[in-house]
Amino acid sequence: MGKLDNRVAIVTGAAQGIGKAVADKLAEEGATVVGVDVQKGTTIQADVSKEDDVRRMVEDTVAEHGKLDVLVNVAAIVPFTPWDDVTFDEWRRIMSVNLDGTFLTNHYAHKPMREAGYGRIVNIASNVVLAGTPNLAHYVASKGGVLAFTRALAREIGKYGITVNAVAPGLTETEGVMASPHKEAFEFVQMLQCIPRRGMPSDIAPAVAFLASEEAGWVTGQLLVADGGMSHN
Ligand code: 4PL
Repeated sequence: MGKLDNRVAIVTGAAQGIGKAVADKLAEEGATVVGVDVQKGTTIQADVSKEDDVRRMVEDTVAEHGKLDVLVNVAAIVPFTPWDDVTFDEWRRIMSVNLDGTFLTNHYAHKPMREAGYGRIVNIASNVVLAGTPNLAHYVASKGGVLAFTRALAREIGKYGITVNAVAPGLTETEGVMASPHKEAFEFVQMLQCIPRRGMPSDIAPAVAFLASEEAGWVTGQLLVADGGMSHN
């Protein structure tokens, strides 16, 4: 009945926020969901910036469930740092989780997909790649990398039956955002949206579920913006 019946999905960053909402939505659509997070409490504890962790994440999933149909790459750090205060150490930390994590998860997840001749990869970007939102320069750069990488990878693995797409949420009411100065931006952002209310994790999950489904097979290399109509690409 669900659009992900009999599918096995890995969702990174599944402990909270958008990752948790995506994991719940894919499960509701019938998928067997392997939640992954650097925090404890998900199926697999792994740091997406560490190659050994990501290799083990995919190997354990295939060993347990026999295949991997879907990867949703949500794990990321969302900083709030004015440009003058961005140190090289912080730049590297954001790049290592957000962009290295995208490479590593896409790299290892695509192997069993390629063998099976079927796969759906969804990378979470952000509408900051369209707006150049301030106080996030390193994050903006990392998400720009996620988007560009998504387009490039889609070109190379379409022939194996694997689609690769990106979803761009806008400011979303997550635990991470609410614990940061970004929470002060909701009023401003709502003035720019077509739909004047706060974005919620449950607003993002259906867009991800569509791209993760079999019926989305003719859509690849795309950016699906889910931000209440704040931006257009
Ligand atoms: C519009 O992805 O898309 C703040 C923090 N404002 O992380 C984001 C907007 C943030 C965003 C984001």
